[in-house]
Amino acid sequence: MTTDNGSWTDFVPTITKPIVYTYKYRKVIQKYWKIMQVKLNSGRPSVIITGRAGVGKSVLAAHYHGEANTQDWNEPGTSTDVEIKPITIGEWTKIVAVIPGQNTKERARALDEALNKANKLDGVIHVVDWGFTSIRDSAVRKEMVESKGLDSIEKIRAHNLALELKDFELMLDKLAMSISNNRGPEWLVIAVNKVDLFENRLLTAEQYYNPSCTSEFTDKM
Ligand SMILES: Nc1nc2c(ncn2[C@@H]2O[C@H](COP(=O)(O)OP(=O)(O)O)[C@@H](O)[C@H]2O)c(=O)[nH]1
Ligand SMILES: [Mg+2]
Repeated sequence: MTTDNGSWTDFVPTITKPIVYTYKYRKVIQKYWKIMQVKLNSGRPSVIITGRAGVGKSVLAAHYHGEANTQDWNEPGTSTDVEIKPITIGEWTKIVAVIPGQNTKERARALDEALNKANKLDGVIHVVDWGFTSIRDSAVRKEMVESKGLDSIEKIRAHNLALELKDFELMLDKLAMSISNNRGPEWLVIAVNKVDLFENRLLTAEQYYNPSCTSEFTDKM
């Protein structure tokens, strides 16, 4: 309800104005409330980001958290700890935990906590990169060339894709268990990352990951 000379709030008695403002700014308030909860360490993640080490989970989360746009942002190192961030995409704000990709105790514990112990999960964002996983460690890179004969990009990609598939299978097992215990998640998103590296083959990548197509990956789903 508006008039020609002012907004509806101008006609509301002063005492009710904070309520009107609370309603008007409810999205903003929700966002800062979530940020405060994370700061106080009481915010429980309702979404987790999973996927192998090096697929780009931290960069993705930082982007949606808004960190990557600030000047003092550095590219994250390979993480072994769980990163917890409030993430806003459009009007959607959730507390998201990035589960480290390495097969470590921290990873097993974080997954178990999220899937079997903490409050019911809303969703899982599983990040994949169609084999374009970057290998940071030069010793590992050297070892791959010398003992596994992975001396071309295509061979490394095929190797990465096989590992990604195996990792996805393990993840699906854990999700199935959690769902059978009535704990969720309610949805699973496959986030195909690094598309800048295969822009000219996007349709082929989509055939591999899109649940309506047939591939080794979608078979598992
Ligand atoms: N080309 C390209 N590289 C990316 C993209 N996202 C992440 N990376 C790179 O992939 C590497 C691993 O990213 P990171 O977020 O640390 O992976 P995490 O181990 O899954 O958390 C880093 O060197 C990133 O710069 C992307 O969309 N395109
Ligand atoms: Mg990371």
